Amino acid sequence: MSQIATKPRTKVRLKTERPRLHKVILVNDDYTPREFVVAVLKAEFRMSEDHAYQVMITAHRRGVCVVAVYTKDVAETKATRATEAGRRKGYPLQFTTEPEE
Ligand code: TYC
Repeated sequence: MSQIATKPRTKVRLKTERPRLHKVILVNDDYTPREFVVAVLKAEFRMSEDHAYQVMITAHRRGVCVVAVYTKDVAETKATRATEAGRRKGYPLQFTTEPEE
């Protein structure tokens, strides 16, 4: 029986990639009142009044604004809940998600 020990010369590095984070994006529309957008941002994303106002006004001026980044599940759940809060009041308010680069 051969007793030659063979030792691998290359080390296998187990690479664990971090899960990609997903952005929640606030989309502007012409109908949802500004104060309502601010209230939803505060309630669903735990933002201060000032931060919520800045995010709302950025979406208002530029069309969209990144609200926050989360793991995929959390981003999708928050975007859905925030969009539904608008729908319950009859507003077309929209929150979408997309993976971060
Ligand atoms: N554009 C809306 C208005 O003038 C306010 C608004 C801001 C709505 C941001 C949606 O994502 C939004 N009443």
